[in-house]
Amino acid sequence: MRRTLLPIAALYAAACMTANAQVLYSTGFEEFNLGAILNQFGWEHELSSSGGRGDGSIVDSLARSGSKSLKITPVAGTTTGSNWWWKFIPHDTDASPNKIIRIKWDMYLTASSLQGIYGIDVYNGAGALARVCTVRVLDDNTVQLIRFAGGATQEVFTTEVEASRDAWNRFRLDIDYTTRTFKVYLNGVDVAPTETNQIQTAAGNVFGDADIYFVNLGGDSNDSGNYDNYYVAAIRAVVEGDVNGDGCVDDADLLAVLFSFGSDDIANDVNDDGVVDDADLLAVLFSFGNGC
Ligand SMILES: [Ca+2]
Ligand SMILES: [Ca+2]
Ligand SMILES: [Ca+2]
Repeated sequence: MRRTLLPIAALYAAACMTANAQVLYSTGFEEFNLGAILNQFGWEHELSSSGGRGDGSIVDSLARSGSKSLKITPVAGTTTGSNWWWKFIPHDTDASPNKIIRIKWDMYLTASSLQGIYGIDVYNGAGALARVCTVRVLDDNTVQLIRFAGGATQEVFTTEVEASRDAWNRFRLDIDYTTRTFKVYLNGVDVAPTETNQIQTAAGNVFGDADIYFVNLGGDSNDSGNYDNYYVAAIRAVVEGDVNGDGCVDDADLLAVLFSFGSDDIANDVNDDGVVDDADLLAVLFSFGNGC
């Protein structure tokens, strides 16, 4: 066993050194202390001027991986609005060969009598603050996108796809700055396969951050949302099976999947079903050589 593992490990190390994709931010929230996420590891928040509030705290009561997650709890009695926590991670897609921003996260929303809206809200990283695009789950569980018709006019598009409550859902948002469009997948399913979702032109080419996003509907939403495995990377191209994001499906991707086999590692979960297993390995094998 040892004889076969050593060369594989050496090959893996060599492959990692040549990978060109950049992980901008990745956390399973395990390194955080329990309690408010504000001021931990540079996290900040902005509360809506209209008063909508939520509490964002690290908890150990629910997690998809490890023992901790970020829990958003509505604060009763406030009016409709939004708030978010963020880590500023600018990436200039003009200067970098990695022109696609991939955001993946796990989200668990509880069912209640009055549900809020939870998702990810993306902003630019240079010039005047501008929204790039948004993915959110509505109170009726449908997945909704905020996109920009013609690159300029903000437009809300409601998909026909629903997220399950009281269950973990794995999301993927790929923003392509070359085509200025984005695609969203829920548990591996394209939520709007026939749509062209444009990002905002005014947001420019510098990605800024992907906010954890919450809207306290009616001011007294009484559900909650947990986030785990929050992952942001700048990748070369969207190629199925290219888990390290260098645009080519090769040994490095195969080994990355093998080394995380049996785990729920979000970066190496090709089909986004929540586990790294045979299906992901086969996806890499069937795409082997693509993009190289
Ligand atoms: Ca975790
Ligand atoms: Ca690769
Ligand atoms: Ca999988």
